Amino acid sequence: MASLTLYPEEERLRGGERVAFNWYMISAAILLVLMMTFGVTMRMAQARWIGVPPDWFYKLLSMHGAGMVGTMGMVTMGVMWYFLRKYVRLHLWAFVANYVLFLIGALCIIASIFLGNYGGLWTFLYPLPTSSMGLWTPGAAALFMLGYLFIGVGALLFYFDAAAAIIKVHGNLGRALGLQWLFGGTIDSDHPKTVVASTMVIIANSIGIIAGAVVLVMGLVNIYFPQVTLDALLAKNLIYWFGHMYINATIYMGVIVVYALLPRYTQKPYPISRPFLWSWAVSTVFVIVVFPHHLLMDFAQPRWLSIMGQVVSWGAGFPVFLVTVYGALTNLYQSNIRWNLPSRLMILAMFGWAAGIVPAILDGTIRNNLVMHNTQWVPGHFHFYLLIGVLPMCLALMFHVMGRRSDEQVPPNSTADNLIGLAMLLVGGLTLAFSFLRGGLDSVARRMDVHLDAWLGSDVAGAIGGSLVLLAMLYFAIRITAGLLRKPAAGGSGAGAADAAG
Ligand code: HEM
Ligand SMILES: [Cu+2]
Repeated sequence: MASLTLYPEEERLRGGERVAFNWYMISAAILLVLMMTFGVTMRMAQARWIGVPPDWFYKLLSMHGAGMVGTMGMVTMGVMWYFLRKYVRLHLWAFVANYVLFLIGALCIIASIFLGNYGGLWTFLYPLPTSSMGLWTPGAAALFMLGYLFIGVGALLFYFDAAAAIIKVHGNLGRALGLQWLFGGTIDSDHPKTVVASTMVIIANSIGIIAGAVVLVMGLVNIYFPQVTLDALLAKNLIYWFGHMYINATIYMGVIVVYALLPRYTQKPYPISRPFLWSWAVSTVFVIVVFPHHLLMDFAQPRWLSIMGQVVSWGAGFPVFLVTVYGALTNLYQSNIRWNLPSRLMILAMFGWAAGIVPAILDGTIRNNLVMHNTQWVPGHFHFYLLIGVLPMCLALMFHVMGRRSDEQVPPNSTADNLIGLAMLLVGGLTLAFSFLRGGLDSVARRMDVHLDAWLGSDVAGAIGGSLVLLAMLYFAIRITAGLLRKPAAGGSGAGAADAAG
C-alpha cells in the first residue's frame, strides 16, 4: 500500500525546506544538551555533589525552564510543519520567520540571565521580575519578557499561516477538526489526522500566546511606569493560561509523529474514527479552560474557577490520550512492526505520555494539591511526560528523516543507538522522574537550591538519572547533527539532491 511506504515521495524535503528543517532539528538537539547540562548541574547542587551559589542556581533554573519550554515549542512546531505541509500550502517564509524570531528571543533571554543576572524563573510571576532585591535590574527583567514576546510573535506567524492554509483547503477550522462528522455521516477516510491535531493546536495555543502577550505587555508597562500596578491574581491567571497551553501544545504537536509514522512502521493502516474526532474536539475546549489547576491554592481565586480546574483536569488530557494509546495499541496488535530506533522511540513515547499523565491528574485534584502543591511532585510529573513522552516523539522524527538520508534509506538501528541512546534515556529518564516524585512524597519543596539532609537520597538518585539522560542526549545530538547534515542518498533523490544546501 502506497501510503505505508516509509519514505513517500511527497514528503521529500526540497532545497530551502531541508535547510530550514535541519536548522530547527539540529538547534533543538544542541539546545537540549545545553539545557540538560544546567538541569544536571542543579540536581547535583541539590545532592551537594557540587557547590552552586544561590543566585546562580536561580539563574540556571530560569534558563533551564525557559530554555526547555521554548526549545520543545520550537521543535514540535517543526514536527507539525513537516507533516502538515503535505496537505496544505504552508509558506516557507513563515516557518523560517518563526525560527529567526525564536533565535532573537532566545538571545534576549540568554543575555538577560547571563549578562543581566535575571533569576525570576520562566513563569515571571508578578511582581517578582521587578522585585529583585537588587540582584538584577528592571532592564534585565524587561529583556527577558521582550525575548518571550519575540518567540510568541514568531509562533503566531507560523500558526496564522497554517490556519490560513488549512481554511483554504477545508473551508473553516471546524470542518478541519471534523466537527461535521461528530454526530453522523460517513467520515472521509482521507481526512488527515495531522490536520485535526494541527487545527486544535492552532486554536488553543494562539489563544494561550495572546494571553501571554497581554500579560507580558502589562508587565513591561509596569517596569517602566511603576505607578501602573497590576492585579497580581489576574496576572497569574494570564501567565498560567499561557504557560499551560504552550507546554501542553508541545504534546499535541509531537503526537502527530505517532499518527503519521507509526502505521508506516507497523505496516498496518491507522484509520481515522469518530472517537478520534470527538476526543480532539473535546480536548480543544478542555485544554483552553483547564489552566486554573495551577491556582488551586490561591484562596483569592473565585471558587468556581478552582472547581473547573479540577474537574476539567480529570477530563482534559484523557480523551486524546486514550484514543491515541488505544489507537496505537490496536495498530501494533498483530502487525509486522519494523523494530528500529524510530519505532522504539514512538513506543517509548506512548509509555512516557501514558505514565506521566497519572501523577499530573493526581496533582490536579484539590485534595491532593493541598499537600503536593509546590513540591517536587510537580517537576516529577512534567519531566516524566516531557522527557520520556514528548522528547522521544521528536527524536523519532529526527531519526526517521536521518534514515532517508542514509545510503540504504533505512531508519537507524545500531546497537549503540539502542543501548547508549534509547536504553540510557529510558533508565535515566525514569530515575530522574521518580527521584522528583519521591521528593514530592517527602514534601521536598520545589525550586530550592539548598535541601535538607533528609532529602538527599532522592537528590542523589536524580543526579545520577539526569547524568544518564544527558549522556544519551549528547549521543543523540551528535548522531542527529551528523546524520541530518548528510546530502540525501543518491538513489531516487533526483532534483532534490542537486539543490541540497543543508
Ligand atoms: C537531564 C535532564 C534534566 C534534568 C537533570 C533536569 C533537572 C531539573 C531540575 C533539577 C529542576 C528544578 C527542580 C526543582 O524545582 O527543585 C528542573 C526544573 C524544570 N525542568 Fe528540568 N531537567 C531535565 C530535563 C528537562 C526537560 C527535557 C524539560 C522540558 C522539555 C525540562 C523542563 C523543566 C521545567 C519547565 C522546569 C521548571 C522550572 C521552574 O520551576 O521554574 N527539564 N529540571
Ligand atoms: Cu497545567
